[in-house]
Amino acid sequence: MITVWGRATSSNVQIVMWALGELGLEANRIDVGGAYGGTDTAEYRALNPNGLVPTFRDDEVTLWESAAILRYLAARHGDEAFWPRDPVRRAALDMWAEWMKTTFIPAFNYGVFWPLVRVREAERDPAAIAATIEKVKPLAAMLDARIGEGPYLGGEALSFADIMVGHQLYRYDTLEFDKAATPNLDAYYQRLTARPAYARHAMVSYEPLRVK
Ligand SMILES: N[C@@H](CCC(=O)N[C@@H](CS)C(=O)NCC(=O)O)C(=O)O
Repeated sequence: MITVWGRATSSNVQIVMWALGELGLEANRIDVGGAYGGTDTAEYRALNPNGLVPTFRDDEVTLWESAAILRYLAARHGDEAFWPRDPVRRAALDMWAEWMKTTFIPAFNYGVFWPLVRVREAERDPAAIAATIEKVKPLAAMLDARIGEGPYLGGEALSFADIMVGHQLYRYDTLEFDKAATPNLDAYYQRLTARPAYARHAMVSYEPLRVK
């Protein structure tokens, strides 16, 4: 049995849980992190010395880093569409997965979502938030152009790259701020919302994270 340690409200846990759902794999998820605590114990640190979530165990392998876990699951359990064996096809998708993790997410999640949801209004820096919102707009436009008519990044079927690219679109769509016009990205998000595993694991309310 696969075990995942991490609260359902963590976007990095959502990457892993959504991937498991798409791959039809059962997992036991244990609530740790955030208000649940449990990441400072010696037992947890032995599994994940970062004291962060997610942590993942599948028989003989214990892993942390959501992107590494996603690639492990895809390589081990994904079909040719989900994880192309051809390095050229796979790298063309992986490039966007990596871009999401290292470019879009730092700008949107840490530069917009975090200050608007996880920082008290009185403590926010409106000028810094406004500047970051302007940086997110061309990134969203890039993604919109890449997605085109889709339906998914690799064509007709969902791949590991869609998990990385799509997992924060619930936050992106539902958070109110000034966004670029992105009809392709909006349609892509709507397609994702129709997937049961996305609805269950990625469309998780972030109200428990909101600092008032
Ligand atoms: N690079 C790591 C980042 C892990 C991370 O920052 N996790 C956050 C939640 S998204 C965390 O553990 N926060 C502290 C907590 O939940 O207690 C990954 O992708 O797995």
